[in-house]
Amino acid sequence: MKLLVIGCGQCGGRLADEFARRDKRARTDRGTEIVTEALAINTDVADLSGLTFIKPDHRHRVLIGGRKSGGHGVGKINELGAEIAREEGDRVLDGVARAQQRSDTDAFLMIAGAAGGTGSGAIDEQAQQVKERYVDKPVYALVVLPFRYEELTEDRSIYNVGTCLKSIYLVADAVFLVDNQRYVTDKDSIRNNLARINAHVVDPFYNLLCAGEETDSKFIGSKVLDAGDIIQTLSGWSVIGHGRASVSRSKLPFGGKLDFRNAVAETDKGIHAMNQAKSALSLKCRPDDARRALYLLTAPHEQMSMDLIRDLSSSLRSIATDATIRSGDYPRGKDFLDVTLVLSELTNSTKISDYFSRTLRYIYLKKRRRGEIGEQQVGFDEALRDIPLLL
Ligand SMILES: Nc1nc2c(ncn2[C@@H]2O[C@H](COP(=O)(O)OP(=O)(O)OP(=O)(O)O)[C@@H](O)[C@H]2O)c(=O)[nH]1
Ligand SMILES: [Mg+2]
Repeated sequence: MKLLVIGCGQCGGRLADEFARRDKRARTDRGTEIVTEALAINTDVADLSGLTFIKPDHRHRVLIGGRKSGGHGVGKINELGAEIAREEGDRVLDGVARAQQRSDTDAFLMIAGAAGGTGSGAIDEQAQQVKERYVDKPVYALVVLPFRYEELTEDRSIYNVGTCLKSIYLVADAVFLVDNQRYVTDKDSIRNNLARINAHVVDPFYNLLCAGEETDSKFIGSKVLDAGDIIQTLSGWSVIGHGRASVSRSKLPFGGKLDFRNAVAETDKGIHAMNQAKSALSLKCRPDDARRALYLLTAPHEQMSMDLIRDLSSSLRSIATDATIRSGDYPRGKDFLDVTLVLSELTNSTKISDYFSRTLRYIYLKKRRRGEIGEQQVGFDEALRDIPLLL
């Protein structure tokens, strides 16, 4: 599957840069193209200059809102980010149109951090513009949720997340949720490790996007997972993760394939990788809340067996009880067995509901401080429509 990636704001731009890096790797290592073009838009010159893999010209790194922001960002005011994108989104669409002339994309992927200003506002507006222009192509979003320390210290972050999530959900065909806090390990300092986190966030997409783009029959699975399967799976709130197990080559005749003990070890390793993928999902959620799911098994050709595929399917079926499950195999790699897992059309998420109720509380308290509402109006948590749209 080929994506046209548009990163909005600092977080979005850096993640789009990471997608561009993976595309370079896919082209050199595998001879496949997975990103037709990567663009970054920002109100901050310094952020755009800090990127590495996105081409440096003004059509790929688009500075917007120069007049309103002086080139220094919008300081967390996401309404301003949305307003600027509304006024100057045409420049981004020009870049998209040029890219589309060169190579046709299967879908768009818009990326931003929900808690900031520029990306949080611009992603919604820009996604809407792309959707209106390219009606027959899916527009997906990847939205990054803030670290816990940001939520605790910056009230405005919650409001930005609430308004961004509500708006992007209405516009995009599916929204991948990525919780920054899931990638924090105790010994790491957060700031120094954004690059490591970004690599982890993009990792699971690599095999998923490459699998359907292979042209060499050696690397084409018996059940190819292509853009069509991915598009059929993605809808509404979605999460992604991957897990792996190492497979050492056996010294026995025929690679030990005929030894019954190896058949057991093989499925054990598959289940281990599937469990790891489940626990590494980009946002903690309950798999039985998913209405659609997909997994891809990537492993050396000789490690794939019908038993393994059957066991993986039943393992996923046992937890995603209400989901339509799609799957595929991808004979690639040497020493590892990888499972990529996507859960989509999630009908429930405590994390999302929590953002919405905290956003309503933020709005309520702000109005109270301004004297716009009295003591008696405490019932803020029932009406999602009270959260403003950024569109
Ligand atoms: N995973 C990840 N998160 C990031 C990165 N950079 C920023 N964030 C998160 O994104 C949120 C802030 O959004 P930014 O992208 O910095 O903000 P912006 O869109 O540039 O908006 P302004 O700077 O306010 O104009 C916070 O929750 C950060 O933790 C990054 O490179 N990777
Ligand atoms: Mg910024």
